[in-house]
Amino acid sequence: MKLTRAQFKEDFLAEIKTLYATDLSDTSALNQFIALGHLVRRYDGSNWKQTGDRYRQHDDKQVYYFSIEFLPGRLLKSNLLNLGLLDTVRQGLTELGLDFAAISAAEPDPGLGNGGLGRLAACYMDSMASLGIAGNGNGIRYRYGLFKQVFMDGYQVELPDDWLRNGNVWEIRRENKACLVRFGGNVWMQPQPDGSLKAISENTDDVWAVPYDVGMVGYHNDVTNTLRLWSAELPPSADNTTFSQARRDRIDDITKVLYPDDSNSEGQALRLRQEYFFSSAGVQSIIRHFGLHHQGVKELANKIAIHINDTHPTLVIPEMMRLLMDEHHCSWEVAWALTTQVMSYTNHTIMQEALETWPIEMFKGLLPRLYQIVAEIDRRYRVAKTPIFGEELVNRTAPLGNGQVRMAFLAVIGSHSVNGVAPLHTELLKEDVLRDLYQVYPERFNNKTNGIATRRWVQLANEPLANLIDSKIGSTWRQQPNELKTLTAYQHDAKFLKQLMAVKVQNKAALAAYIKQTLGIDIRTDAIFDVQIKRLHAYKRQLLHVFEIIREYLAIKDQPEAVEPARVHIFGAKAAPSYHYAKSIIKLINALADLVNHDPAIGDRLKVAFIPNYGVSLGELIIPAADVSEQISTASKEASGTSNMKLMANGAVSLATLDGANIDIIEAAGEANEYAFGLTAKAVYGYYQRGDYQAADFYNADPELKRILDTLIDGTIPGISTEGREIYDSLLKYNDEFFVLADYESYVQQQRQIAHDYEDQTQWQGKALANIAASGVFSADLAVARYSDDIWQVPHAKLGQ
Ligand code: 26Q
Repeated sequence: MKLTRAQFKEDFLAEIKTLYATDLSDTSALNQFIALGHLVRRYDGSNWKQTGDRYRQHDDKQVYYFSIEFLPGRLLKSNLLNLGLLDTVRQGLTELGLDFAAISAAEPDPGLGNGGLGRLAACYMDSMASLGIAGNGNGIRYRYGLFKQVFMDGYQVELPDDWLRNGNVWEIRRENKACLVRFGGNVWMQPQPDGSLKAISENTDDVWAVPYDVGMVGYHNDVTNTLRLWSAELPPSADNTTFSQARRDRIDDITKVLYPDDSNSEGQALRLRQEYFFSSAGVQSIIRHFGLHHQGVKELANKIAIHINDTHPTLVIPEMMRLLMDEHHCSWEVAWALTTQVMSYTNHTIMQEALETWPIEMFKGLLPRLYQIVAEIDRRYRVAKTPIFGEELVNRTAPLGNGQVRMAFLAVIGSHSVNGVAPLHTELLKEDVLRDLYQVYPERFNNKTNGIATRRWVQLANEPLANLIDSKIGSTWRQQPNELKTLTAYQHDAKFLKQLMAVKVQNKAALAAYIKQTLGIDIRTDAIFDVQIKRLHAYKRQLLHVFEIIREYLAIKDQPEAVEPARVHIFGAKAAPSYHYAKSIIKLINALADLVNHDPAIGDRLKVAFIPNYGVSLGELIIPAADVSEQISTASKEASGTSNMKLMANGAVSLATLDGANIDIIEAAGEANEYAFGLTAKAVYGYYQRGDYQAADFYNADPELKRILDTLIDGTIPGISTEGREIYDSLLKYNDEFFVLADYESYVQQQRQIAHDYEDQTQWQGKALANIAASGVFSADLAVARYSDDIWQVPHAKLGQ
């Protein structure tokens, strides 16, 4: 939009006056942020309204992206960027004597997700708006986001994330769009005059679902879509006599906290209530909206697509069946045909223990009508498929089995499309996790490799790099990510590579300042910044990275005169509060950091910085400063990974196993520009099949490795007597579930190669450039375009090849 600086300043001062009844000099950065937020909302208001009006007038097909997590990050800067106002506002504020960086830092970062899955949903919301797709998000407005992580004595301590304390400028509470979600009670079938039966629910526990809408602003296209987050409240009819305090608390609890667990499905009734709550409210609001503009439900499948992000929203399937049959008088057959045409499902994990199931007894008690419908889906599935596939396969794949409701199976059976998030992952789904269902529905399976919001992760997070790219290839890459490819022309341009290095050093200095301020550690900006940022998980193998640090530490101690480039190992990782082993690894890293950082013999040659409370905002600071991107999961375990893509786009080289999208990154940037190592997925499966992995063999065969492992238990690292023993035992006594020892040698070899290659900065920056140039392939714009073409069947803005 068009806005002069003078106009902006006038508007801003007026806003401050209206909101705070005081002078600018008397306001805090938070006050200023809130005023600015209101202003941005006002500037965007007509776009938001007109986008909705336009979709209605054109009767555009709507996509609804259901996700139990969204990690949008701070919105001020990205909204300003997308509205084309960033420079005007920044300069205007500077002229008013204000600090734009401090104002944007005052915005709370909504932690409504755990990690990759939630951030992916947010990247896709950005791309849907930017491609002009009629895309809507549907999720939960958690009162408390993912815990805030602090370290005490090296241990993780979790504090509540009270992100709504000062309100949320971006949301609109839409009480007029609220609906009832019903739990429990009993169902009976009432005979109808026409001889049919109608399901009547009685004595239900009713919850009022109130939507809060947040605008998702598209990039330079006047489109603003909606992310709708639901909050659980008392029904307006409730009074003190009918609603006991216990019942009130039960309602409050539904949207109170995000489950801080991305490791395995927790058998918690509250989690099931959360899942049904936002699934039901979302589908009700879709059908209501649809009904306003259409006659007859037959059009439904042409007008809406519902996407199920992992299994958490799978209950949209039986919920849509319920609404179509019980409220809109559809037959089972019509309702089922519509439902399966509307639904599509993305799987994000191949870890068996992370596949959600619910005990039938719990499910039935909490959702009696939905249970009837799931049981009928199950019955019909068995009837239809047993003659073709036999009883055994059908028993293994039916929605109900072993006393459980199997959510992934229900999702596959009730959708027309099932996708994995990287080619290897999709292959493994077909061959392993969902093999039997792949036999039944081969045509449903497809791959959609993940993508990232390049505008947020490069343009906003790394402005020096974005400007440098612009100076060479112009700025159209911001909308046409494939144009980044043309940067390869500069692969041998020494002057450009020097500029690239200067950008990196500048970003490293910013991160170094933060590390100094928060951890008190001095780090050198000419050191290799070796970065691992992701949830703490055994399969992600932060432990392998730790072994490299111990190796480097011992090498300096052994040979103080040897010359190697300085290194800084940077970690960011939260552990699920109940994940004991992951927390032990955190303690180990912090204890090692203590040892290394304070050893005078080490000096500034080796540092370890475990930055607490990793999240979207810290990612924006860390990623632009990285030289090396650690992507070292056990092959076959990481579905895709997305930090690998963000780091690549910022010019880090990948030190990576052949897992998830690492494989595609290596292919895109060229093997010569990455550091691949380790067992292949096939080799890992080979070990499983033969059952002949012997971790102790690696320990016994390699004296260097043995020495490193022994430091866990011999007092070399102070303060970890319990954790050190536990980790040591996990490797030797319990045979190293994630093949850390098997991959040690090839990992270290690549680490040595990195140390060697880093010395030649021109060559090194050439590799960095190759990564940046190849990263366009992993833009979320392209990923979302593929979903739109192949799954949702909706039009989108054109993207060049
Ligand atoms: C389930 C039940 C109870 C409580 C919590 C959960 C739960 C919550 C979050 C289970 C899983 C998750 C999140 C999973 C996740 O983030 N997966 C990641 O998804 C990314 C986007 O596709 C991939 O890049 C990563 O490889 C994958 O690990």
